[in-house]
Amino acid sequence: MAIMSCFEVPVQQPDRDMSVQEFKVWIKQFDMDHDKRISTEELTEALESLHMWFSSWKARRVMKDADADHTGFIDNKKEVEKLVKYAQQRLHMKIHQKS
Ligand SMILES: [Ca+2]
Repeated sequence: MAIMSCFEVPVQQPDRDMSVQEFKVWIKQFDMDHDKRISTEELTEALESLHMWFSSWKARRVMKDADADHTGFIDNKKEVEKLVKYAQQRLHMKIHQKS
């Protein structure tokens, strides 16, 4: 807590089904430096918050899959969509499509 005292927005735990929109809001909370893109470190934090094992290894796998233009960040709409798909299919997160 003390380390990130400048960032005291309570992190919402997705302990239930989420819509894609809710997932996007949730993942945005981990954009610690507010540069509007998700780095591997920030993704690791997100997975850790879900108590996932091997979160940094998983984060690198996710990044490899979702970072389509190889910038090292999830930084555009298409990549976020890929992240959603990966989370659903490989991380077994319950994210449902809702228009
Ligand atoms: Ca990218």
